[in-house]
Amino acid sequence: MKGTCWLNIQDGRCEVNINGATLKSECCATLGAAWGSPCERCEIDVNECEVFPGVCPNGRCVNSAGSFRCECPEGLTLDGTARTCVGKDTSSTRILPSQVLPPHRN
Ligand SMILES: [Ca+2]
Repeated sequence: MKGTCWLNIQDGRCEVNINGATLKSECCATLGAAWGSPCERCEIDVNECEVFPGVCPNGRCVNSAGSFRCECPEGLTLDGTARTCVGKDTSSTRILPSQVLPPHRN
């Protein structure tokens, strides 16, 4: 379905439509801030988990609107990048069996 593509949203209203009907996906991926009549705000989300299958090494990727996050299985925790699951800091404690890292994979 094609509809109006809007350049701006001002005070919750869509302003300045671009000549010609476009698909929502085309409008929102390019110039549009909103699309359709009545207009709906463009919410562009990329499913990073599908685009980057290896984005969360050792963890599970969870897509969210405009972002994504990595969740770690029991016994692992996110490192400073918030992307990679690693064993909890064991430098000052004894390593328990449940905290041993799985074999490293690349
Ligand atoms: Ca996303």
